Order: sequence, then C-alpha cells, then structure tokens
Amino acid sequence: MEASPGISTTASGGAGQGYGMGAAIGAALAHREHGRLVVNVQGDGDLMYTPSAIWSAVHHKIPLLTIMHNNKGYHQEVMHVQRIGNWRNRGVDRAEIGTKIHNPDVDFVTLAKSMGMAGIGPISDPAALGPALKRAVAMVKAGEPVLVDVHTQPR
Ligand SMILES: Cc1ncc(C[n+]2csc(CCOP(=O)(O)OP(=O)(O)O)c2C)c(N)n1
Ligand SMILES: [Mg+2]
Repeated sequence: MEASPGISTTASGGAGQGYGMGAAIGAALAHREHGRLVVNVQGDGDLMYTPSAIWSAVHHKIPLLTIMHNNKGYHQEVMHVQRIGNWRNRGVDRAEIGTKIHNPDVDFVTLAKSMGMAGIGPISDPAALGPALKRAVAMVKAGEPVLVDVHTQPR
C-alpha cells in the first residue's frame, strides 16, 4: 500500500449527520484498486444515524480503517444548547438531555462485530492506542474493514 496524500471527503452538502461512514466507504472503494490506506475518523453520533453502513463495508470487502471519535455524545449539540441556555439565562444544567450518548454507553466494537466487521477496543488509555492502530492497519492492509473504538474527551 502506498501512503495516502491526505485527501478529505469534507462534509455532506447540508451538513447532514450519517454521512461519515458512507462517504468513507466510497472513498475507500475508489482507493482500493490503488492500494491506498483510507482512514475514517468517525463521530459516534454520526454513526448512530447510519450503522447499516458497517454491513455494506463488510459485504463489499472495503479495506477501511474506522477510528471512532467516541466522545459519548452529539457534542456539537451539547455546546449549542449550553450556548443558547446561557444566552437566555436558563443555565446549562439540562444541556445533556437528548444530546449525550451515555446511560447506556454504545459498545461500537460489538456493533461492528454484529455485522461481521473486526472491532478493537474500546481504548481509553492513550498508551494502548498506538499498538491498537498498528494492529488495525495491518488488518486493513490485508483487505478487511476494521473499527477501533477510541474513547475521547468531548473536544
Ligand atoms: C440529520 C441531522 N440531524 C441532526 C443534525 C444536527 N447535528 C449537527 S452535529 C450533531 C452531532 C454530532 O455528533 P458526533 O458525530 O458524535 O460529533 P461530535 O459533535 O460529538 O464530535 C447533530 C445532531 C444534523 N446535522 N443532521
Ligand atoms: Mg460525538
């Protein structure tokens, strides 16, 4: 595999959620014949809209490395509600209603595995991230899609 030039799929036309995985699959399909490594930095909220894309990636044998930016929330919405709550002097204590993805946490490794995609993690120790990514890259280079679930700070 050659090194990727770092091309981005940018954003969906209307900034619609659910775009990430599908767009990444398209990019990885286009790059597959050239042997380029395609990396999808995937929002957890975004994938909650279109988890079926995991199945498509496996079904069509798309070599794609998905790194979950799992901040356990639709965090842009958290920040938005906090901003509006402050602006209207309502406080921010209810900003997490409908905007956080916890209680229960989503186990994206199990979600991936349920549709036949290899899953690694969840990773919350920074020291474990490097070795996990190394393992995942080797698997993607062998031709399969892999998801690495990484628990992150909100921003
Ligand atoms: C179809 C659709 N519904 C709702 C929104 C509003 N929206 C913008 S960002 C966002 C949450 C993004 O969550 P995530 O992908 O986890 O990214 P984070 O902000 O947590 O990094 C939502 C719900 C949208 N853009 N599109
Ligand atoms: Mg998120």
